[in-house]
Amino acid sequence: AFVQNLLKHPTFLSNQYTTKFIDTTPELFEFKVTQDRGTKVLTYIADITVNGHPETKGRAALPEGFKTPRPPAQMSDAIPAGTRSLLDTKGPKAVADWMLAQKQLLITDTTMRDGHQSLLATRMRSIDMIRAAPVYASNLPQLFSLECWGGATFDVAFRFLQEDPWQRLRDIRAACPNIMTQMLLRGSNGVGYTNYPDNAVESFVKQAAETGMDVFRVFDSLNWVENMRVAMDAVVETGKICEGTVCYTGDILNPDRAKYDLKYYVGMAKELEAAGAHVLGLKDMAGLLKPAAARVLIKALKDEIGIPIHFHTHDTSGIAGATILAAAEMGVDAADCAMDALSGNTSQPTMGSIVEALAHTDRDTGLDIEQIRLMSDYWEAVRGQYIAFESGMQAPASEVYLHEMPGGQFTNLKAQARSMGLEERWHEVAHTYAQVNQMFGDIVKVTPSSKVVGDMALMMVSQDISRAEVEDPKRDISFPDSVIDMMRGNLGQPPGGFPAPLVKKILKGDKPNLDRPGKHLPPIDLEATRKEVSDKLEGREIDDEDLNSYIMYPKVFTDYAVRHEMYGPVRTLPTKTFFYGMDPGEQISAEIDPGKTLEIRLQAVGETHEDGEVRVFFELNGQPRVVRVPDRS
Ligand code: BTN
Ligand code: 3PY
Ligand code: ZN
Repeated sequence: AFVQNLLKHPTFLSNQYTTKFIDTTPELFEFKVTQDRGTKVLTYIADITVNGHPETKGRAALPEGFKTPRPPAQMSDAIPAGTRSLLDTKGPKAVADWMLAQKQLLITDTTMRDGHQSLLATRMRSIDMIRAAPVYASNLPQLFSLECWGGATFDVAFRFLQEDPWQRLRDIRAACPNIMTQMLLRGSNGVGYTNYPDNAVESFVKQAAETGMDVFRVFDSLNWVENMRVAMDAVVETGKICEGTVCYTGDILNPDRAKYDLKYYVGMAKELEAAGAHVLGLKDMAGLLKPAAARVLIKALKDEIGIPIHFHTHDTSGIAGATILAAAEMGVDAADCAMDALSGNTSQPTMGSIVEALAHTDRDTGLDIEQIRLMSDYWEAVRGQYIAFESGMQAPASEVYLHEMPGGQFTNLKAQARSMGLEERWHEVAHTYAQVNQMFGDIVKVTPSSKVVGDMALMMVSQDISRAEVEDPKRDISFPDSVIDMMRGNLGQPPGGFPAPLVKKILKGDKPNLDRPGKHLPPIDLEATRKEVSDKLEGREIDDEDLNSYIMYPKVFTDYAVRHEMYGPVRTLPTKTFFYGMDPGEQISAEIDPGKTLEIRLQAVGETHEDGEVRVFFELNGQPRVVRVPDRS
């Protein structure tokens, strides 16, 4: 490292050095004895090959001879103008006006965010997305946006995929410069599960815009507009698109669910328009909006507000495609679909089918169905790599109208129930979830409020406690922490507040905070925090992206950073290698920097030595390398 520093030094390079140069140039000694990145990556592969990946061990494996998925060919090298070009040149208001002026139904592709979040536990790796991105740019430039960031993707990237979500965004942006990127932002909860101080939310939004985000879908998990303003203002400030979002729950056509009626939704939409939203998001996270209700709702919104409407739903019940078509008939401006291979069930409706259904009508999407099919073939192969994360959901189910679980939560909660030994009692969990919702006063259920309802439901089923017992003031109940936290007001207030007797019981007489939570959270000292993270990571330089990651997820981020020191840029490995390691004789490449590729061949895996270590024999760019890893298998 010393020699490398020396050889790179400008004074050395310019030949203007004397023999004193080394003594007078302390920065030559600024290096740590660390392994090179090639060795780090080999260490990771060796470890997975010997010990397996904790997340795929014991789960379905890839079929013999599985080949790395290849995206379809680009139709041309030229990059046609798309929505991004319009946003860059004319700004967010011009994009909104353009949306209103369009006849076609505009389509957002959610494959890279909600699609895999809802079907594959958010486990899709960046490399599979980045390969597709340039093909989107050339072959599908009519798309309104690519939803590729936010929601659960942020923490899952760090936690389980050993990669930096900011880099994902930057890479997708670079590879697909003409279509707008889109993210899901949980208002004051950022991309986390709790309310953050106002300046943390502002800082996060600013950084996301800088790194490459164009459309911010901002929602609040209790539909409290008051709690969305900080995030919405921050988005408007960046010059990007603020999609102020109404979350849909209940059923506007059902008189028994009068709390969330047409008037409620139109009122909230007007509030969001007045709060500065460029676009209205209509987020049906559980897929509860039925076709007939969509006709009524979209018509009313179109009559009452002046900004374009962007509809998002889930196909859990199997009829969400019909709802999109009904919404399209009533003039909704944009809708979310997932590429066929990652659509349906708890994911979004099927893009190719919506495109076909609208072909030769007034709302023809203008998308090239052949290119959608080709792209979907790629996603089908990509999905095959994540077989270990498939939920096993076999068919759509109308039960969603009973429990109202968001698509992203449904399979998760089911897995959680299974791990608690409640697999046989799943339908009871679903019923209890619905009862908890009523007990909490009929609230919007979406991250993080949906998690609170889920925690309570699992607790009640596992301990055989009924709603009546929970509500009985004389019966002592040990409530989950998340429930106590929500009743304290730490996620904000639902319309009409939480039921007073229940709050009283849960808080044991403490007064809840009825203000916006951010009002009482002291601002974060950004520079002091930067220093704090740097100190935790042995003086590592912390850039603004790192800082914002740490603010959202302190421990998740530092754990990631420590592992990164050890394993290096494993995000560049093929997905099969990342989850299953390599077979003897197999060869792969990993581009760790633009133009710098590691050619890796696994030669052999040795016997386990008495010291408990295994020697794994590689060739790295033609040179033999031996890596030792502990045998934990
Ligand atoms: C159909 O044939 O697809 C149904 C008619 C839908 C007409 C809608 S209304 C909003 C949008 N703007 C138009 O000029 N036409 C569509
Ligand atoms: C999320 O917040 O991650 C969601 O997908 C909510 O629907
Ligand atoms: Zn969704």
